[in-house]
Amino acid sequence: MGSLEAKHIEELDALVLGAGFSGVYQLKRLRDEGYKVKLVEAGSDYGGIWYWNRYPGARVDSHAPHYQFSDPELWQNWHWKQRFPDHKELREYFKFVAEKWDLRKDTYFDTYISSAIWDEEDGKWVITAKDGRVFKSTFFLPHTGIAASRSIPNWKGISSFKGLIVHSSYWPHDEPDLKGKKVAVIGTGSTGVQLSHAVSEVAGELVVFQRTPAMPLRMRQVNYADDEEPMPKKEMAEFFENCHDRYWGFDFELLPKNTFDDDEATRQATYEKLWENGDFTFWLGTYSDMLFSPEANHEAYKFWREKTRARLNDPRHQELLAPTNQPYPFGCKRVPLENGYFDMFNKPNVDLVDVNQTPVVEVTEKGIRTTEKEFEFDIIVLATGFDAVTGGLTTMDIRGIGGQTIKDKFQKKGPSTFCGICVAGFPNMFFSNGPQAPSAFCNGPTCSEIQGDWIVDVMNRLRKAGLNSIVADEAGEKTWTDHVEGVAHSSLLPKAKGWYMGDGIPGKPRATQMYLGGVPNYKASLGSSVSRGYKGFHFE
Ligand code: N01
Repeated sequence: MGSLEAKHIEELDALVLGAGFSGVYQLKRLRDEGYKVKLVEAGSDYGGIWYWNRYPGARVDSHAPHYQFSDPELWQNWHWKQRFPDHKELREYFKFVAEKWDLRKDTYFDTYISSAIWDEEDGKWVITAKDGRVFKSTFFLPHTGIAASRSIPNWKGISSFKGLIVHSSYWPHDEPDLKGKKVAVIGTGSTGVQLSHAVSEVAGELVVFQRTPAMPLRMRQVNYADDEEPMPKKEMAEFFENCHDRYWGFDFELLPKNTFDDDEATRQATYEKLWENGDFTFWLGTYSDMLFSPEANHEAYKFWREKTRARLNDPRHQELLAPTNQPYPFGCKRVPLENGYFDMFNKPNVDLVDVNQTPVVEVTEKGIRTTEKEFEFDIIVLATGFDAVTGGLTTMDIRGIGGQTIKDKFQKKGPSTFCGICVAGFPNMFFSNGPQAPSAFCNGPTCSEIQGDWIVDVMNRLRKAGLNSIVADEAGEKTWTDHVEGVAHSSLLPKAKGWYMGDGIPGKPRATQMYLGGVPNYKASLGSSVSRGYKGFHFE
């Protein structure tokens, strides 16, 4: 540590990394408990993914009033304008939270943390920013979320394109004018679906490059007048309690029955009702066996396929976007919401390229060459996703006991954690909305609160007991990893290729990235380690 002594080192109790829902909540909670804590963020303002995600059409798929903190001081004074708030409204919400919770004085923006090294002698983390600033902190809380590291295709010629080429999450703050332009959108995940529809409204020509069809549900958007609310304020306290106790972190539950418990007419009527909700309930509030039984899943797919095909005029589009043969289990890739995505393919200026039939050969100065022809574009948008869930941790140089790195550890067989909140060999490091936790299987703010509260509780107990450090043991980590894999493999999840299973990133091992066992079971697991005297942890 000799070379560090010459530099100014900021001493902290806790450094929280990432100013999305988890980081913001963690800062507020720790500061209220009297800790010396700073929130550090690479972007220039609050919002996490909502700071970066400003592409046309970007909006959250969790319907209001779900996507917010449960603190009454906030929700009593906040008014949502849209049932599915767009990225601008979400950034307004973060600004409002920052002001109410007085967060700015303890936040460093434009600060990219490149390494965090556990100093075994000192029992502290030495955390270094790209600009050379150094922090020494008892706790390191990297709340980097699921989408901190972008995935860019390794295409020949990608740097030769003379127009604008941009990843969806680096959308220029100075918005490019799309009017009349020729635009390519690569990828049809939640981002590609939202983005391409919004682009199709203004661009001269749009070509969507699809590798795997998404299975989006209809979004029923509502714009609220000043005197309208998604839910009466007097019901909100109970609403948030429910969210913390339900499977997916929303206030609705799966139906308490299986698909074929109902006769055909009742089942179709149930699907229709869920469909009409225009939100996630056709996916997360449906029959309990939908993600577990192939027959039940196919029944849901058939309903979705017929609804979708009815909106497409061209039989080629019908077959590519909603194939006769189900391509993967419904709901085992993230289900997007849309409000015009399929209709846009009926417009003459929108084209669909199936990269399985005609793969991309190279990017040229003018556009994209497939095995069929060269397409010319002004703008190429890469909606190609992320090194999801683990990327935020593995792209940093994080070193624990004995110099082992998170990257090496996760590179072997995929993520291994204790309860999706910490890693054996990495003392005093906790994360939220990361690997092997419910994360994207939970509404973001809900799990930020559940995990954030648990972390504060651990820190308080250490402080009270006069202890310096806590670290998970390998046995507890293995038990949790086996459990996460066991739950996922009892479902249809592994049968789909996608980021839920770590697919699509060269060299990344295929493994279950998040805990599918539901919020109540997750909370019980966190709680039981505490009630059993922190079984699975060592203290110093
Ligand atoms: O990323 P994705 P995303 N050639 O990985 C395709 C959250 N989110 O940014 O499926 C051609 O899901 C890839 O194809 P395939 C949400 O949790 C939330 O859309 O791998 N195509 C896929 O179609 C979401 O799940 C909101 O075959 C290539 C797409 O690119 C997560 O963020 C809104 C390719 C990537 O889809 C990530 O979503 C938006 C290639 N070389 C996002 N490489 C909310 O509303 C990749 N693809 C909350």
